[in-house]
Amino acid sequence: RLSERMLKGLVTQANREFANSNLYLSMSLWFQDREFPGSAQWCRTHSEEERRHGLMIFDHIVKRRAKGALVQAIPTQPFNFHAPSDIWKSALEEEQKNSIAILDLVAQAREENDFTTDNFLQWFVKEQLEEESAVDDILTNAKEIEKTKGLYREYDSKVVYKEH
Ligand code: OFO
Repeated sequence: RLSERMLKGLVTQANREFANSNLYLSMSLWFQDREFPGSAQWCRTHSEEERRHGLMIFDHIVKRRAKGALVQAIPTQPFNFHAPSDIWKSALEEEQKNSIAILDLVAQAREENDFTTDNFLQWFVKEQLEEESAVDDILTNAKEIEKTKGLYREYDSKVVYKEH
């Protein structure tokens, strides 16, 4: 059985995934408004991925026969970006915070000898590594383009979401 503390941690994490899903959706709309279809599509697909992650966590909770999982209201985040690199910087920060939250949950699972949850979370550990590195690459390129006053619009077509 999941401990009360583990249940609480997983519910918080599932809701964090949903919040991130909304954040990426807002980012997608920002890119859409400025006619950057590649980046808009990347963020849209990623928004769907994050939602799927939240659902995976709820499924784990249900399989463990734990009760009391809740979908929480998601507050609107301040959204004031001026350039593509602002968006990618913020996305990277969010992914880094998310990685820390997942590693904290892994530590907690091990502390409680909950190796089932530990095993379940390992998928997320791997996923975060991929995501951080993908966003970091895009951020590096976006910054470079802005520094050299190059055309982000041309780069945009190369921002393609790769399934991993
Ligand atoms: Fe950033 O992918 Fe979910 O956990």
